[in-house]
Amino acid sequence: MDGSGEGIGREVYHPDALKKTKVSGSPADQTMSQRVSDPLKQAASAAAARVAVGYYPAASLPESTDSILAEIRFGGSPHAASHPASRGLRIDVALRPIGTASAPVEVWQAQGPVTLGQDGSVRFAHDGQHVFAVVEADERQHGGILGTAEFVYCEVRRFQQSSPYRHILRMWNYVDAVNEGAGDMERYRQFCVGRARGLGDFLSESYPAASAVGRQQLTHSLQVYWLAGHVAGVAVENPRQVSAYRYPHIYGPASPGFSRATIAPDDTLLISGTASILGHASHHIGDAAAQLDETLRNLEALIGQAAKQRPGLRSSLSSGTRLKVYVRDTEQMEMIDRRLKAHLPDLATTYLAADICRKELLLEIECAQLA
Ligand code: 3EB
Repeated sequence: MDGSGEGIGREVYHPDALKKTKVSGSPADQTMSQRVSDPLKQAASAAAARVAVGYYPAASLPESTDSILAEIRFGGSPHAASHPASRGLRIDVALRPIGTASAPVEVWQAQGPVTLGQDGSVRFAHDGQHVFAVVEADERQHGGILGTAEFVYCEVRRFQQSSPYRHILRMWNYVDAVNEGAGDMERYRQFCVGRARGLGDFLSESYPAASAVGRQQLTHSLQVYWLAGHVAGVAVENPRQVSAYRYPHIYGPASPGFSRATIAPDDTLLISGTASILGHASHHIGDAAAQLDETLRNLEALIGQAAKQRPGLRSSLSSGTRLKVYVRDTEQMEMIDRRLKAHLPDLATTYLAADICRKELLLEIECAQLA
């Protein structure tokens, strides 16, 4: 576990931004027009907007971090009471951390004054460079997972189509009982159908990186959040894998709309949930160690591909890469940790108990590789 917060306290490319930081108190105050006019003025800088994500122990976010775009907590660890006026969007993900009592808090540092808002079902925070936004919808109000996914993704599209932060860089999806249901009625596949209906052809020219993960407890909520910016990222596909948006229909009626990774404009590499899939097929069924090794080969190939597309990027996993490992069976966490450390000793890793969107997959890894 890592609590150094590296990546947060480092030099910010616009040093004045931190001094000017202000978070408005009442989310409901923000109208669409305010949302659209301010950030455009703030975004005049020609420098690539910096993506700064770091991890902190849940109990002690550092005093110096007075400018937060979004703060993501796992497993119900309480929000810190200190600095209530300096926090951006707060998101609670109901995934249990493994190996520690509480998972570190994921902090996306703001690059300018933060404004909170709400627009329909979308709660958001923006800082002149990026918007972080979330929709949480109750499945009981939208006729199950398909209808809820369609509703949520309609909201994503509606919000993004009028947002000055036009380009989605990364999305996360958290779904109840993701493997329940047989064949094409499996809830993950139904989620994919609803997502595709909600999006229509929005995003289809270039999909963002994403994760779609199952919670191991019932919340009745479909939770979707995302990071978007003024400038498009570059999508990266994995040479060892069929693009997910081209998966054949044996994996469901609607193929999942995501890219394997996004190179953000500042060269941060945002890697999608990656599993033991070769071509389009799951490999090493029933063998978590072998699935981990295949997943690592997939990650290395993807990072290598990104470095080809953007010379100057690191071409392999490194200590600057932050991993989130979703583990189906918590007893396998220690084995996974040993093997990951053998691959690279000082990887910063968070383990979360989760279901993976194909029944036979035992783990999935996502990461952010800071520029
Ligand atoms: C895979 O490679 C594993 O549906 O948005 C990973 C990341 C996966 C994102 C999604 C699904 C999604 O197909 C599953």
